[in-house]
Amino acid sequence: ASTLKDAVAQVIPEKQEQLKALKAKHNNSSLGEVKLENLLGGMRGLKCMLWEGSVLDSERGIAFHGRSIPDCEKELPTAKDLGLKGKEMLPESMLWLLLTGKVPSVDEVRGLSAELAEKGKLPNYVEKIIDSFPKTLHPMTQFSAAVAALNHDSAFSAAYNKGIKKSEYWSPTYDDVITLIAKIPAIAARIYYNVFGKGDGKQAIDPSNDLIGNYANMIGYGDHEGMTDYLRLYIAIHGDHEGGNVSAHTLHLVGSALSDPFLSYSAGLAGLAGPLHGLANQEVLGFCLGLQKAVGENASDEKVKEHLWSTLNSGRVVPGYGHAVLRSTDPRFLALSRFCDTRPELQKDSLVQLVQQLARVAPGVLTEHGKTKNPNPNVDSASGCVLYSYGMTEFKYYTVVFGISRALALTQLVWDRAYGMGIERPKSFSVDALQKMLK
Ligand code: NMX
Ligand code: MLT
Repeated sequence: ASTLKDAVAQVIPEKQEQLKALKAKHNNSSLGEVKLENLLGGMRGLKCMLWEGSVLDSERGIAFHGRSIPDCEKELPTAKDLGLKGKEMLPESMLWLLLTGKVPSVDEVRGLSAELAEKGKLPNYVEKIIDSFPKTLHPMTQFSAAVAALNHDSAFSAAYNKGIKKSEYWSPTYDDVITLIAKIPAIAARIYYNVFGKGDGKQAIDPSNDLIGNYANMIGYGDHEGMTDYLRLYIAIHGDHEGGNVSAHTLHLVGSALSDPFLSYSAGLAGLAGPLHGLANQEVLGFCLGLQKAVGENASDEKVKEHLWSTLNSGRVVPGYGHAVLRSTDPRFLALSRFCDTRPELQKDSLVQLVQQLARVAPGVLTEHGKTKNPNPNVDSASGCVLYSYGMTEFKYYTVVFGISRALALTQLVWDRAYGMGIERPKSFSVDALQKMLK
């Protein structure tokens, strides 16, 4: 077994050569034209980002180095493989796959979990910063601010200030990414404790436990096998969703200025905190509870449809439905649904049943409404409801859980540095300038 850093160092030269050859041959080749509709429509469809870990197909959904979620569920080392309670794949396994394109061995994942546990404690000054936040400050704001403060000890910034060579940038970037991923559970758990009084507020990190096993312990779910395993699955599959989504794109953009991984990820979290992006999982919960309040539990399909129409007619979106790229049901939604199907306690939960009922009923209503290009459920339509059913009822916290996962997208920052990618700086135009260009 090797360490993850060794494995990354091994694949970098080969990939650098591949990119060099591509550049030499095709630097002037076109990847498509830019239309006004791309410029005005949130750059939808523009092929203008390099992203190693995953590709999103509009029909098949996400693939991580060519592997679908079911492939990953079969191939990636699980909690059980490490001798832990639970059977879901571990986010550490996904981290390894994203960075190297290879499936790790059980021992390699065990070593990575141990390394993360060893680096998991927070410096005292960060604890103090978190403890000084008012309880009323949204947990995502706290999260973003706390991770930014970790840049106090950034290995990349220190190396850069000492004049490290460009070809070596990837190495301290990698170190920061691992440090950051290791410390995220303690940050998220401390916010949970301070705002909601749950968990014990301590950072008792067990070196023989996995990253999420330790996180579950810190937030008071250490003995809840269902919740711990759900969090592993959730965090493994929400991590990377190619480059163009708001949070991943933001962290890549900020990182292109050679800001360190802590600042880059902090900025990505600020984007994740928007209701059209990660905050949708909080919104879905509010929507489902509102629906239950309005029409009662176990309401008929007709009643649910009426509620959906009243939401749409009042000009609001149905949270958890639609997607900027996907044109079919999100395979992450399907993976979380499969998880629910294997758990009798979730099958009889009225909220989980409502999520399933909405997935049957809402696509028809949204299709008839005729606006969204994708009337099917995205991952957010299910993710928060399972947390709620397992007793995590503080839905203002849900996007933090998504945020823990999105740290896996930081793997691209290592590749950005290994490839020597330049500062991002697209060209912009005023309406007058466009008018002149297009007349
Ligand atoms: N409910 C009602 N209307 C919708 C919905 C929806 N769920 N989804 C899209 N539309 C509307 C959209 O507002 C737009 O209307 P208008 O022309 O008046 O501006 C129209 O349909 C066309 O939008 P699309 O091209 O289908 O979607 P777009 O790429 O612009 O946006 C989302 C994608 C995800 C922002 C959008 O589908 C949405 O707002 N969904 C609800 C919020 C949500 O679930 N977000 C989570 C996304 C996933 N994530 O994990 O981050
Ligand atoms: C994500 O996981 O980032 C969302 O599905 C949004 C996206 O991919 O645009």
